[in-house]
Amino acid sequence: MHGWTGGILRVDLTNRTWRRETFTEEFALTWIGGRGFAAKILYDELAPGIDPLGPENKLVVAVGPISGISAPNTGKTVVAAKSPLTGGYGDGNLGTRVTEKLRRAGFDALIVEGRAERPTLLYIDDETVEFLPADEMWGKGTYETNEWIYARYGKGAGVLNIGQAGENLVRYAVIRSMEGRAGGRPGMGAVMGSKLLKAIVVKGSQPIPQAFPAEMKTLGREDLRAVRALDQESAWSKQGTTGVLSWCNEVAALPVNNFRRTHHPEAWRVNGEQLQAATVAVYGCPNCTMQCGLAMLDTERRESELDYENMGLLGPNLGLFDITQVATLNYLCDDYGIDTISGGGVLGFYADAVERGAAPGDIRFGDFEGFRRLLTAIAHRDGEVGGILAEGTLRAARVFGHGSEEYAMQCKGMEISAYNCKFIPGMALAFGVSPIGAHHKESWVITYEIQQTPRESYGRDKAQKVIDLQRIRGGLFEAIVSCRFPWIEVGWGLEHYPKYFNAITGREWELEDFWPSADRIYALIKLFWLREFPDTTRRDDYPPHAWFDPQNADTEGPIAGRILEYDRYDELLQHYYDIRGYDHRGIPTRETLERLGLGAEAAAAEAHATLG
Ligand code: PTT
Ligand code: SF4
Repeated sequence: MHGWTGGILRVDLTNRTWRRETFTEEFALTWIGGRGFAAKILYDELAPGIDPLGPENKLVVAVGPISGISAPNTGKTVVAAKSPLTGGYGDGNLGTRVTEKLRRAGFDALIVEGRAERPTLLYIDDETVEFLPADEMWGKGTYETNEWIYARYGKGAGVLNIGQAGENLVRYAVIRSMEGRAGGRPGMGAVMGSKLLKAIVVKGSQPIPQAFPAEMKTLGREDLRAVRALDQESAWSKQGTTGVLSWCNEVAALPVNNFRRTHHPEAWRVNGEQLQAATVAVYGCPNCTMQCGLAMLDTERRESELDYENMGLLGPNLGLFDITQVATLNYLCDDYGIDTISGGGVLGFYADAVERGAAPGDIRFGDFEGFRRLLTAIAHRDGEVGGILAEGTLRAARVFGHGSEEYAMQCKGMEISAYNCKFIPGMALAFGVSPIGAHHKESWVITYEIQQTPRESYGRDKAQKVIDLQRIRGGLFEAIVSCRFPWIEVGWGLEHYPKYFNAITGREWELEDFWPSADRIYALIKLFWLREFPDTTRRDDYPPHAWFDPQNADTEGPIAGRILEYDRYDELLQHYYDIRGYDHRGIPTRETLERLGLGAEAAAAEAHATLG
């Protein structure tokens, strides 16, 4: 088989054993890689109802057929497990040298099972696997851990590690890699922590199996240059993702004070131009010629790498407009290994709840020192409030009560990314139906919606567009496992990806050939959720009440008096279900599952719930 190594490394931390397993070409072509492999493995191997923070959960690290080869932006890896934050399927995607090293060690996926007896560093070098003590690093932040690992294994090693948040089982702890990469928003860092797994270090020296290696080498070299040229023509790597902040402010889509407001006159103080002016270093993922990790100095003069999400949620969403202060909160999130989106979401929610008298405390929007202290408390689960907030917004709202769930800005338990959809129905739908809880990564429909459609429409075209983008972003890019930014940000056409796939696998696939796999992956993830939550209803695909509450409408600005409407959102949701072939609860029908080759899974699902 070309294109895949055909190997999966299964590691058992409890018994300190490991073995190499193989998969078939049929498995590879059905699930492609990355999220596809992870979803299938977790669906097949996890018993419903297990504790995501117990030894029964499994962490899957998976790459795809084009990952790690010399072609544009292929340095990404998927990390997945049952999510401690949502209780459903969870995954994330981060840039790391593990991508290439794992493949060179002969594996397309790593499955980590069980729980170590003591803090452990898992070391993989070709077909050697060692379980090494990491007690010395337990309790340390991700920067120090990374340096400690580099000092022992060299800078070229692939590293995944966690900080104090993962160790202390903060439900939205991420996994970190290299200088500034982070991934696994739904608590993948906490899953590592629950296994006492401080770090994974990977080295590998074998060639990645490719059908036409010489052709791929030439194609990859030319295309890396072409992407660099496109980048130089655009503003992309000058401001990276933060370029979008001013636009969000203009079109009333910025989260301000726990999403209460949608724009702010001082937002310019934390926008892309300010970051560009303050940039002291640029970092990025392997195999990238359009690097977007812009770092500036924080209040303590430490380098802090900012993205739009980090800036929006740790800035305006907390009533903060001093960019160096935002950089400090961001640095702490990175060092502790706290997801910046959920971290900013939780802090904003708490300040809102305190202001409304629903929660104890004296934090106020704009209180930088207060938020800094709270992040430290969350990472260590210090004190009652630190412990409650470490559980995430939805669980915290349930503890605080007093109706605070209505302004807990989350879907399926995961905090919403930095797009305030009070009056952006298609993007609200994208959050509602995202397969891992609220995340913009699946379907960033907002620019299409605001620039190319009437904003007030809830038409079928918007549901169709959400699905088209899910297929590309959540399906194609998460399965072949490559960064989607060349396509989104500098106009690198999608037609290039089948070319890489074909050069590596020896197939002759067109772009359309990926869509059945993309739909199959989404359908299987739905079945995963159904198994965990058999009483699921379409209400689980709704965004938070605050976006429908007329009292929460803006009183001035471009969307004054406008707010989402329940009935019309429900119609939009129904369009989504109809196009996807899902029933009224949002579950794929038996017919849909059979069409996608999931007949056996459909039969198994019927043990838990009736299929439409
Ligand atoms: C991603 C989510 C995002 S999405 C951001 S900023 W973004 C936040 N970044 C965090 C961070 O930084 N530190 C931290 N402690 N927590 C963070 N949480 C947030 O995590 C990331 C880039 C970005 S920057 C995006 S959109 C794209 N995401 C891709 C994706 O999902 N798939 C894919 N095939 N390509 C992508 N390319 C882009 O990668 P999650 P990274 Mg991240 C510091 O993982 O869980 O999906 O959450 O990986 O290597 O840092 O690159 O405006
Ligand atoms: Fe990583 Fe940014 Fe390059 Fe994508 S564009 S590979 S996120 S550095």
